[in-house]
Amino acid sequence: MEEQLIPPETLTSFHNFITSPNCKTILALVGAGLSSASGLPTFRGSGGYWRHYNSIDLATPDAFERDPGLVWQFYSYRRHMALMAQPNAGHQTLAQLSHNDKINFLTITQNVDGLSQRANHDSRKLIELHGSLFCLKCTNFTCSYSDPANFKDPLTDSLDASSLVHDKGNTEDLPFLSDDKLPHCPACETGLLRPGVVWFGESLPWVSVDKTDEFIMRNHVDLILVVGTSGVAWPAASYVDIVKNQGGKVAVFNIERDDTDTESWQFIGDCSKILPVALDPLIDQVNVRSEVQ
Ligand code: BV8
Ligand code: ZN
Repeated sequence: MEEQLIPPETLTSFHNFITSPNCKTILALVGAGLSSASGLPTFRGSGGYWRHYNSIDLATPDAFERDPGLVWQFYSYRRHMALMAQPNAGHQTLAQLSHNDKINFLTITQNVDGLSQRANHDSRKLIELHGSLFCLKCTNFTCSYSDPANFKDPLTDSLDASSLVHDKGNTEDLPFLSDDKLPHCPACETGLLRPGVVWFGESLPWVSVDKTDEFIMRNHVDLILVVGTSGVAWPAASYVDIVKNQGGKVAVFNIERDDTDTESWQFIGDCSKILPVALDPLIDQVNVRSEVQ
């Protein structure tokens, strides 16, 4: 059934390439579209708004400076939604690819929802370029406290997002939350905690950029999978051109076609349905081996 989603000539030429000796190293650049089939809103279109706030405006240090209570209600809502969501077949396909040791593979995700991890993606081959909703950091400059994996929901009584889930369209102002209602650092006890995500205007964690650059420099990337991303955020979007300039090929998985792009394989449709079909020859290898073991 899913096969019909893809023009046969596109699928055949793609399968011929990924099963050829010319395709040893694959990089996957992932965006919000991968988690859309899991029920999580994207940043574009209606998904770009939370109540009457533009998500991008809330994802800045200034917004947190101005009203940490509002920003914490935004992130508590997204933590709650992500915890209620399930990884989809798109996440699972990339996770399976990460267990195929016949290819060099790395996923760099812009998503902070933790769904790739929950799909059992090999953590050594997954880089969260923009951090995670479930990492918490102290905002006190003299304190380096951070909790890499905090799934407590709600984080404080005032941040109980379950009441927010059902009134998405509600644009009424949210209650003002004073700092004492917000999560504080258990180490210095004075610092407010913040979500461990990269906000606009903040630089990406150099460890993540280094590991990504090292992967690209160490291996000639033969193919980049551009999955469910609009390419709006930089420097994440720059990796497509970096691979192209290395002579690597591009395969785009998106519900929207880019008519200006005549070079790439374009797989148009829900990537949670198309990724399993497009990458089947490389997934099969994993299953065969795991059955053998
Ligand atoms: C920095 C974490 C510098 C927080 C995020 C160069 C040019 C222009 C601008 C800049 C530039 N360099 C820097 C900038 C500024 C800025 C930027 O990129 N601005 C943009 C918006 C214009 N970049 C930064 O600020 C970066 N930092 O540059 O620091 C610096 C250097 C030194 C010292 C100090 C500073 C930091 C960027 C990271 C920001 N944090 N997220 C949070 O999530 O709350 S970005 C966030 O937005 C996401 O992580 C993601 O990266 C981006 C959203 O993009 P997508 O994931 O692609 O989602 P989108 O909704 O846009 O698209 C979804 C796509 O999926 C669509 O194409 C849709 O068609 C498709 N789709 C939908 N459903 C499906 C589907 N496809 C397939 N199947 C489906 N079912
Ligand atoms: Zn602290």
